[in-house]
Amino acid sequence: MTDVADRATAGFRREFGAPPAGQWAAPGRVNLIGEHTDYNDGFVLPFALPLRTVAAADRQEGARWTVWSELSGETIDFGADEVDEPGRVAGWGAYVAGVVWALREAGHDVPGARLAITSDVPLGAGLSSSAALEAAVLTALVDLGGLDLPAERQPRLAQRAENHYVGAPTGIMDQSASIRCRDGHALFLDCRSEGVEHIPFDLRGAGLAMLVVDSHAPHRHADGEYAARRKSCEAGAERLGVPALRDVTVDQLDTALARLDDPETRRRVRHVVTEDQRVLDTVALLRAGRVREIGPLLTASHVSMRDDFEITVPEIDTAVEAALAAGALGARMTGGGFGGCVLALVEADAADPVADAVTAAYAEQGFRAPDHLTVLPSPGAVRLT
Ligand code: GAF
Repeated sequence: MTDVADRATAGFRREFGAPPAGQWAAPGRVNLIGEHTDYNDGFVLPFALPLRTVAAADRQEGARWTVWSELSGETIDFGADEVDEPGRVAGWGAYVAGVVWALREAGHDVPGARLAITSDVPLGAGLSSSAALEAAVLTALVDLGGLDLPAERQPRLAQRAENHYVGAPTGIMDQSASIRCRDGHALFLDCRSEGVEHIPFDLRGAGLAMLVVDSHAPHRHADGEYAARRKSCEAGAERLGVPALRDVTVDQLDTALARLDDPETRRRVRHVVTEDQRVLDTVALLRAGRVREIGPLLTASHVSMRDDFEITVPEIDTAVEAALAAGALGARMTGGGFGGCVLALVEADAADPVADAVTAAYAEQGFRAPDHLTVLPSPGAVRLT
């Protein structure tokens, strides 16, 4: 298969009969640690994948957007009327229309455009294919229109597109990762201040590899369960009289938990508070160059997601257990949960045996065979040509 960027340009030429003015690429992500902490104003540590979505694009007259997607094979076309009424553009087009909507809402003079979109970020695998699409379109429109919107303000806008146009109540992590990550680094993001620190994450230098296992577990009720987790966290914060769970530290946790009557809320709060601390501990180890030692934190994060936040599924737990049994230094589910991918930190020469062990465990359980790849921290959104 040709490169994703070449396919975008070829698609643009075929659909629109001319070369594009440029190509913009935005990656999917994995989250190293810090799950469901973003909408609690807490900390996350994602890194960008080498898998990307590319928008080949050019301006067109008037307030019209014409978009071809390789994946669906369709071309959709919408104008300002459809954009201004969230819900009128549905399916994958909602992510594109949502970005146009959010830009217009923020007062930007969004140029009409033609876009051809290709991607090698798998859909529904929890690797942020939605954020990659939003970020590719957003960066293309910002550049084509010469809009005054620096990169640090772009994630909030893309998140608004997803929350208000698409209707998914997500936090700011995925859009931040796709837009702000740097090659060779993990992105330490404070989701309250939106301040970032790029943390060197040199897997190769440490003789390690990061295995990503796509569980292929169907996303069971993922949207409703995500929203329910978010509600529980907000209820917990309100009961504790803090603006967000970020404001509870691990030292205060026992006292805080004693004030909560509902056992489920207690579990949700415990996950978020301890997860924020695990992010801080992981960052401290990475800053000190002690990459190998982050393994137990990854595994502890998984246990907390499994037992306290209750967002894992049998395929995911099987992958984590099999990876650890085969010698992974740490393993955890990454992303929103109820399916998606597992990360396993492994010695560089152990990636294949660990992947084989997960595949064997799946066969034993009668699960569909997982996919796997090894990844290195890659660049965030960028104009290619
Ligand atoms: C999904 C959401 F989009 C993110 O905002 C984040 O909450 C994540 O789940 C869980 O950490 O990817």
